[in-house]
Amino acid sequence: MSGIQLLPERASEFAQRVDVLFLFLATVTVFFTLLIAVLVIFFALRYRKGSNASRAGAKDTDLRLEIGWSLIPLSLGLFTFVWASRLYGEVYGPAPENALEIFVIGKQWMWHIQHPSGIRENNQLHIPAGRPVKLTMISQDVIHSFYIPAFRIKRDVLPGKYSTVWFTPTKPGKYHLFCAEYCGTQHSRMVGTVYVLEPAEYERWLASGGEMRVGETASGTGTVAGVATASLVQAGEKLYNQLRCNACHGLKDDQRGPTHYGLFGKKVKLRDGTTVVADEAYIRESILRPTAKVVDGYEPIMPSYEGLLSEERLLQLVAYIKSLQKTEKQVAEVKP
Ligand code: HEC
Ligand SMILES: [Cu+2]
Repeated sequence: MSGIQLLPERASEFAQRVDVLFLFLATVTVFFTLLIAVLVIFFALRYRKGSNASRAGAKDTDLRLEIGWSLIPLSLGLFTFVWASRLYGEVYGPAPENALEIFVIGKQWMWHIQHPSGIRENNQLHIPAGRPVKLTMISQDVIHSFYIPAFRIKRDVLPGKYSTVWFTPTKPGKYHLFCAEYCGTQHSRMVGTVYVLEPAEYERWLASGGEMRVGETASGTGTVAGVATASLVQAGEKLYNQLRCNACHGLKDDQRGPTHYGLFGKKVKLRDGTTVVADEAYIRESILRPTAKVVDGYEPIMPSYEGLLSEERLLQLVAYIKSLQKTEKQVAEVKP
């Protein structure tokens, strides 16, 4: 019976650490379950009605015992809490700066992936080994959950709200991707494959525009097309101009609208006196519901794009606005 696998493969930096925590919890649970069960059975047999075991010297209280059974579980509980919440905070907290950013859209019933290079994939995810990967995810309909057992990560993918998760794949190979939240009749078929490639092979895959079959070398396929699709940022720029966002948003703040240069990550002052950090969620909300958070000093004249843009297009716009860094040249250009 060598086919039974107790735990999924470990293929990310988190996997080992999650497993150690899990095994610790399992060990503690089994230990106390057995200890209590054995004592219950032992005492029930020994002091059962009619047994002639001596009951002399029975005590009502024993301070040492009471302190012991309070403090030991308390410290075990707190120890586990600190350990687990630190690990949790790392997995679901901010990704490292150098992380490769990939976007995921969940829809009934498939996973749609967008790479910054413009490559798109359905129910497949190609990533390089040894580099942190950050996923920014959103659902187009109901709640889904993005689950890669071999990486020990699972994160709900919600409609209307970006959620993120990051991990560092360590081992090249092929891994399962599941939807782990019941999302309708075809939920069980909302599955995919994660391909973790050696960095050099990943570069070849990128260069092939995602056409390369994993396992083939670039030269072996014979038909390596260039990257045909525009990058996410380029697609966003095109859309931005098509939708005439640039009619109101220019190189600098003016009366028509605030500039988007240098917006990402900035603290934005709002009309109601509060401030908000311009992250992906804020930009998305500003496009769909401009009146929800109105920038200080402006009238809420921006039209709402609610219902007009797919999540895919919103991601492109967000990626484009994110890419608008304030360079010295632009700052110099806008000087009057
Ligand atoms: C009619 C002019 C107009 C158009 C067209 C317009 N906007 Fe705006 N936009 C504004 C104004 C004015 C504000 C500031 C007031 C507010 O927050 O509603 C704003 C705010 C924003 C913000 C928040 C900016 C900040 O500095 O915090 C974002 C993001 C944004 N717009 C994106 C877009 C995108 C993307 C488009 C095109 C799809 C677009 N806008 C089209 C006028 C416009
Ligand atoms: Cu699903």
